[in-house]
Amino acid sequence: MTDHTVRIDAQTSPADIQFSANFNVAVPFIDRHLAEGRGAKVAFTVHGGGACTYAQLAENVNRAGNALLAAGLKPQDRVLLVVKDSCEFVYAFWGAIKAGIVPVPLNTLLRAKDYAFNIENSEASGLVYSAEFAAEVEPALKQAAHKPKVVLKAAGDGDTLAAKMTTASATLTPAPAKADDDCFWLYSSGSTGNPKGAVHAHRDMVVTSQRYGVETIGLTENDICFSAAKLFFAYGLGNAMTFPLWVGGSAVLFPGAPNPAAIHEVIETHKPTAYFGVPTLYGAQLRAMADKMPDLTSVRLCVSAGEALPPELLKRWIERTGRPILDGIGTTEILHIFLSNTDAALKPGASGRPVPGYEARIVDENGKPVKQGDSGSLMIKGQSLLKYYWRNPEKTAASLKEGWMYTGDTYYQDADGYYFCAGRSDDMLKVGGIWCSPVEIEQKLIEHPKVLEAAVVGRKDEDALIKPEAHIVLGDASHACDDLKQELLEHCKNGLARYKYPRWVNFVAELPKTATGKIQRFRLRE
Ligand code: 3UK
Repeated sequence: MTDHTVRIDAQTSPADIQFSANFNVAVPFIDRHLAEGRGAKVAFTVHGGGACTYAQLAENVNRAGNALLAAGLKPQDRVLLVVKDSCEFVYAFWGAIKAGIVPVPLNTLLRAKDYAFNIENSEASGLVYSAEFAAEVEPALKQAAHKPKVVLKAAGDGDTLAAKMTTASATLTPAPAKADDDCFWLYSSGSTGNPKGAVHAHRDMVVTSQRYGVETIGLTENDICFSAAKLFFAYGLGNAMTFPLWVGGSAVLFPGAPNPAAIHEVIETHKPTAYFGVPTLYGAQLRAMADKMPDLTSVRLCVSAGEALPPELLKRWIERTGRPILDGIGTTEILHIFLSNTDAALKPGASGRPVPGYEARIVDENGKPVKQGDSGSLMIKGQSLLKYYWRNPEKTAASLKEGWMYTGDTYYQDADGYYFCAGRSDDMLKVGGIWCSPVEIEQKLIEHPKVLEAAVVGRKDEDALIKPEAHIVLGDASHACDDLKQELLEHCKNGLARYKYPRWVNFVAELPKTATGKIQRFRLRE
């Protein structure tokens, strides 16, 4: 096979997409479009201003790669990206990959202490950030014991990556790579410990784009994708960047906060054909529609992931808009959706059936498949699984077994082959599609001088979606009042990423504990 090419042969095993021996994934995702005559086509439109064509994209990817190399980064070095959804994100991400540097997009909603952890844990040589996040990133750089040698703002005044790109060469030879070489990382949250770097290979974005983007939801070059989930999430990275780039379509990027009014404005302005949301947002959109119905007629495809889509929400959405939402489950480790509903095969409340190229298995505690209908641990096999967790061989060994990945989710399968989510095997909560660790929220609450003990569990809101609820024992029970509840909420919002605050606070006399004093969170769940 010619260098940097892919062979997809639907006639052979669906699990096998073939890659040329030399394979840098930036070539088929970026450069291929010039060879296919797509240079003048718009690849990305940014809501609020800005766009880039495929020709500008290819040139700026080369300039970004050259600028990162000239600044002192070398192939295999990591570069952290704390960058808003924008063309700069795409240039930096692909420029790094084409140059052989490993980009690590980080959640832009995090706090200085979180970034300090990422900087130290990754030992990244580079960090690129949008000026909007300076207030959390700059203190993190001061705190962290490890100092990246190249630190650049993405754009704006001064010596930014954008400024360096203007003087960098517009041509770049792709760094030699193999399909299973390390390509990029995404951090995945841990229930009690710190986030873990999930290392993905060059092949993985091809696999998810082809298997889910093309073969499951039928994206083509005529599609315009819009994702409420940002590019730094595995979900958003696929929805708004790799899928449209794979099919030669386009995407709308929205750097702002995804509330219903903003989402509806973006849809009405840019008329996307495919919309990717999360259940909490679909619920909020339905409430906003009661006041003002937006024009959503451009959208032929609505997708939901991040947490299970409650059947009632799906029903209300169909009643309101006349279109279904396709729920599918994905993970950061598997990079995108591997079980999905489709237009032709949809069951409310189910996560659907395996995406082509993936196999699913539900096993008991001994790793043996359970009887159909019984609940067990969901395991997945496919070509886009992470290679390993960075510097975490124990977690890698516990999660990956002979090519199968433990998702940490409890599932059962019905007689028609549909998979249903029945909870997690740990205490982690999905809040608005984003991981929240109850332990992290509890630790923040206990830092407050009036709090003696805290336990955080998930509770269903009015849309049947999980949100954090805190049960708190005060040092002095007579301090319990609504003002203190408010104070504790502010304490959490100021110290944690904002989406992690408890939506309900209950003052209690004591917490249920085991004989050894461990809090029994399950006894606090409804
Ligand atoms: C849960 C779901 C029920 C489940 C994601 C790429 O969410 C994504 O990745 P994360 O690593 O979280 C993974 C975990 O989230 N989950 C996700 N989707 C569903 N549970 N129904 C669903 N539809 O616990 C899983 O283990 O943040 C990554 C692409 C899509 C994604 N949703």
